[in-house]
Amino acid sequence: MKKASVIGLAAMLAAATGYFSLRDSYGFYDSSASQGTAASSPPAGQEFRMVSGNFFFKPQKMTLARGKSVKITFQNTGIHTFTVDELGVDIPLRGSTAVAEFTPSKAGTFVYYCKIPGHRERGMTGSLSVE
Ligand SMILES: [Cu+2]
Repeated sequence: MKKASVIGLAAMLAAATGYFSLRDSYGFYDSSASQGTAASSPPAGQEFRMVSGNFFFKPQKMTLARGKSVKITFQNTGIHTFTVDELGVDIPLRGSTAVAEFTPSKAGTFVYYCKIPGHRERGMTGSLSVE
């Protein structure tokens, strides 16, 4: 028991030493670290891509985990919204790229839609499951 924890500590120290020597041998450590942060969102996060246009969302079905932050990047054409009433999500989609970030607060099956008049009726809607 005691021996195991000493070995564990030694392994941790070795890892930490390796970490710091790597850091010292690369003068650009700090800039690469910030790039790493930008490229990978929080470990718990969920990232998706969607296409929004006149008059559709692709995909039309999505499953998310409750309580985990979500980032959806839209490849967008036209002026739209990504709206989920039950989750309090109402994000404008403008320009060729738009990003929606939110955390689904409750489980269930919800509708996402575009609230620009007439768009939902013409097909800008989909089904979102939160589990
Ligand atoms: Cu729309």
